[in-house]
Amino acid sequence: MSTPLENWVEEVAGLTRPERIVWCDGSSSERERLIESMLKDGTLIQFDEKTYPNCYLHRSDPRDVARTEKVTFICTRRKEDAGPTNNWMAPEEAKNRVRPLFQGAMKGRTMYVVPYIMGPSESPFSKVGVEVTDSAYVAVSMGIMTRTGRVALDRLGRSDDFVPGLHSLGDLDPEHRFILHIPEEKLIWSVGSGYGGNALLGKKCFALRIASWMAREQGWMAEHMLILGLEDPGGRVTYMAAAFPSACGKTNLAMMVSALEDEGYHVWTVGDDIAWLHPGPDGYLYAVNPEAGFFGVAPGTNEQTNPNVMEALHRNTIFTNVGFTAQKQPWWEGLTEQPPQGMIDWKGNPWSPSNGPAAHPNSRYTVSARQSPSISPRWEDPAGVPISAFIFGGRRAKLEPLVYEAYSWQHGVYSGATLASETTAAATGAVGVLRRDPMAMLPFCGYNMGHYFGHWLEMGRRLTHPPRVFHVNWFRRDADGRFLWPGYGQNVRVLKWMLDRIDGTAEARETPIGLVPTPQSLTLDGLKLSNETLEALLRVDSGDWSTEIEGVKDFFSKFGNDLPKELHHEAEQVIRRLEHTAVSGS
Ligand code: GTP
Ligand code: SPV
Ligand code: MN
Repeated sequence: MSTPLENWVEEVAGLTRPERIVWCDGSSSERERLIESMLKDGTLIQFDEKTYPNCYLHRSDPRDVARTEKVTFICTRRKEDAGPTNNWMAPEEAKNRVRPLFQGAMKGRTMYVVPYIMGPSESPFSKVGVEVTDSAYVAVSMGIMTRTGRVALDRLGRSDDFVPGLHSLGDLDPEHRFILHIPEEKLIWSVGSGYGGNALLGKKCFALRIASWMAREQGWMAEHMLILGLEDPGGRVTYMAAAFPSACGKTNLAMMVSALEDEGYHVWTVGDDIAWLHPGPDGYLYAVNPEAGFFGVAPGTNEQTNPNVMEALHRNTIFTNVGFTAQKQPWWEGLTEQPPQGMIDWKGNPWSPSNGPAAHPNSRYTVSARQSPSISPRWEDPAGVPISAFIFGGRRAKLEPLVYEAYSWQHGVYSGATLASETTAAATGAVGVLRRDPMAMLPFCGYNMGHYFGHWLEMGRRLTHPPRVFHVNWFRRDADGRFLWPGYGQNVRVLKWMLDRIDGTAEARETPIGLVPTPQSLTLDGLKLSNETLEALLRVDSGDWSTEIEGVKDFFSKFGNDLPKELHHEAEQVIRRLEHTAVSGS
């Protein structure tokens, strides 16, 4: 008798009509064959074999360079279950609308069946997905980003407990693009895009949208968070997880080379984008990284900002939409100060400064996590790592101080729910526009976000040791538009303050929005930061915050009765503290 997986594969083959079906086993010989075929048909271009062994360039369709949130849908039977922040279609309506785009879509092409595990192979928290795709680039990328092939089939056995994901490039016309999630069936359909989060279905589609739905049902959390371990001079490692919106610094924080290395503070990487978190028997929250690789933003990455990733990128890496130098090496804005001569840009044209950036602003590298020198010895720990702090942050040119600590778990949930950030190139649409992005999950929450906030509050009640909650902003600017804070490896100074708060040794000042470091409580030796800059970084302006609260209330009103009353209460507390400050003048 055939297995549920075989039945599903047969069904989708009947719909898409591929010429041949290849079951991917995840072996290196298979990877080599796929790469060979992509080099032949131009899907990949090889970089210099000496300096970048086994590294390739992929140029995606110029209309297909980022996640497209407008055509991403949560398809629940009841519209209320998708909530006010998601695009919604009813499951049957969605399938009827999108099925024609899959009909015969793989004629004359190969259909790859990619079984994969999200999470460490031996972890009870891990889950199996299977992606069927007509893109060899997707199949190979999945092999870097997840644990694919035999290991996943062995885990699945004859069970039907897997998340099926059907993917076809279709005609790549954005008008014919849909990314559908049917959480009640744990089903994903994606057509019309070969790009990252649209097409590597294990990542945002499964590990966040579908998984967040499962997590609420099952009492855990699926979050858009990096996971890092901060080692102190005594060798003790404290784990923290941070949610920043897309292209706001997760990978860089997770992989940083600490500026306090000489003082004995070292940062270990557990994950750079997604965390699955489960309450442990000791009342702590334990995190695993469901992924096995990094799909990271290339621009801005260099030897100074992220030496760990630079080291990782020199072998076995796929680069998407970067420049190609005359020396057959990858290049992107910010890699070197001067762009090299004779470069081909991300669209395949000879580059000159007048025709835009050489690399697309959302160009990416795909590399195995184990290649990073910073990878934590516990990154595949089946039990996960205990999380002592949650950190929220976004890009805010003004308003948000460098760091503050929430007064309580409930206040922390409020600070996450009100997270806002200036938009980036990681999704199509305008860049630099302020938008609310609660917990950095706005594009990734697979259900009603009001209920999601409720789930956060509920999780806190279940934990005897909930993580302390912090909020950071690396992106505050001066009057001339320059960043006030040096960022990158210097961010460890802020992590150290958090650690000292957890240990009860760092001072903080009470402000209307939370606990802000006193200037002396930050370790700033060796950093040339003027008193004025430090003051500007830590400033909490009551007037600006009163305006901000209006925006928060407006945002909250979207959710009607689905917004937990605790969050209204927290907003009122902030207002009360702001009024008190205005009266006392402190
Ligand atoms: P996604 O993969 O889209 O989820 O992004 P991410 O959150 O992992 O962001 P990433 O670390 O890739 O950083 C995005 C951009 O912000 C890159 O161009 C970085 O160079 C830049 N960046 C990261 N950290 C800092 C920082 O501390 N300060 C400044 N100024 N820029 C930063
Ligand atoms: C993000 O946009 O948050 C990413 C890139 O990490 S993607 O995989 O395209 O979602
Ligand atoms: Mn991301």
